Amino acid sequence: MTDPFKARSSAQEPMRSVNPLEIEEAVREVLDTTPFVDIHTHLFPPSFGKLGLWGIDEVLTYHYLEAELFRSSELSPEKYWTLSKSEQAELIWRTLFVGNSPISEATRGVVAVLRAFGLPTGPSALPEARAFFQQQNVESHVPHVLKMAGLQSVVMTNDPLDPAEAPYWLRGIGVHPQFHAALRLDRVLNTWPEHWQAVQAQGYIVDSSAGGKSISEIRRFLADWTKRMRPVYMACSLPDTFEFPNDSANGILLRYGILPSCRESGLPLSLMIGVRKQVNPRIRLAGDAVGRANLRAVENLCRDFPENRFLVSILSRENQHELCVLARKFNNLMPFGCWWFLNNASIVEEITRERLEMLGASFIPQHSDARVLEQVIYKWANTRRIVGKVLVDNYRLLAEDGGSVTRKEIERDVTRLFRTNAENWMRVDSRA
Ligand code: FIX
Ligand code: ZN
Repeated sequence: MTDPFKARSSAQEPMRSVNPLEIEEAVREVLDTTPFVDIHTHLFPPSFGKLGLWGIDEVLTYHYLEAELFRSSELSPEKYWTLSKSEQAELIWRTLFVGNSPISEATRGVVAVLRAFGLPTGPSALPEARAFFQQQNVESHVPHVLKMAGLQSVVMTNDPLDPAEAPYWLRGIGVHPQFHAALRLDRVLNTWPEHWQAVQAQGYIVDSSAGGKSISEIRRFLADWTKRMRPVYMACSLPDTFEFPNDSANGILLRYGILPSCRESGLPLSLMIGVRKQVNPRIRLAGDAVGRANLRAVENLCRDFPENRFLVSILSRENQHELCVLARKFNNLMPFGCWWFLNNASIVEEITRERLEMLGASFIPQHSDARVLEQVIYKWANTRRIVGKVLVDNYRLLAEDGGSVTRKEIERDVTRLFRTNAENWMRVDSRA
């Protein structure tokens, strides 16, 4: 029970300058009490059935952990894929949590999830964890986990050409208040030769060269899926070799199909650049890697299409400074997240420091990229911890330079970084 007569510390007083010694407390409290928007995940609400992954066996068979398993186990990937999901989960538990210390970012994350549910975390923890998750009702578990992670809403990854997902939308599935859709176009943009027939099968007159009527038909395809999904952005991941402009189907579809459709529907385009797909296909999702990209493509897109808004996340650490500089040149460019192989404490801290120094609060520090529901718990706890540290240092430097900050201003900055930058860019009004 707080003592009503005890003077409130400057950390609690909204309008008073926070005493530099209490900045850490203020920043910690504000981060812990501000609901965030998770701008990129691979999560689904319960209405999408088995597409929504959750529970300890899914948490353990995450491709980040599979990559680590193959470094510490003699078992061949081919043999691993013949195992059942629960056998795979047991092997990963035995290898990474019993036979080794869970000190990597991904293994520590599993321990943090177990602790968050008050479950044991030691070598013999798996059976009790399984019993716990088997008792959960997904309808109540989903909003509960989002609350535990301090999330107000998440953005999904929705592929209109995914044979497992598209039928849900074509049947007219309803939207979930906490799950926003994102129209993901990798199959259209990156593998048109393999997927133009899937577009044709949905009733659009397109051909392999993306020529002739293809462009107006692609525009019709995008307009129909925009009406159906009501996405908050269109999105695509692109290889490290991505160039723009380019004369391939990719360049044509982007310039004459997707960019005009985004302008017409008022949607931003999210570009996630730098993946080297399947450098080791034997380990499937874990087999993708990173390559340094040429950001001239981003520069050309932002300059030549000032009416389009671009959400951009780059996979290579070496590209981060250049991305910050480009964002200072183009206000239709919003850097977001420390994507995938960058989502490690040491690198998130480095990137966030650089972005705050160069962009102030005009960027989106992180997204979870969660593929399994409970992952949002540790991924956002890590982000609050690291970004909190960087914010505290910046406010302390401000105080050293003779400035000051109030609790209210800290709330404004944190809300902008973790919610309103995204909402404004996606034109989502969370108050609605
Ligand atoms: O392209 C993407 O959205 C990537 O995030 C994924 O493909 C990747 O497998 C992943 O899970 C990264 O965290
Ligand atoms: Zn992703």
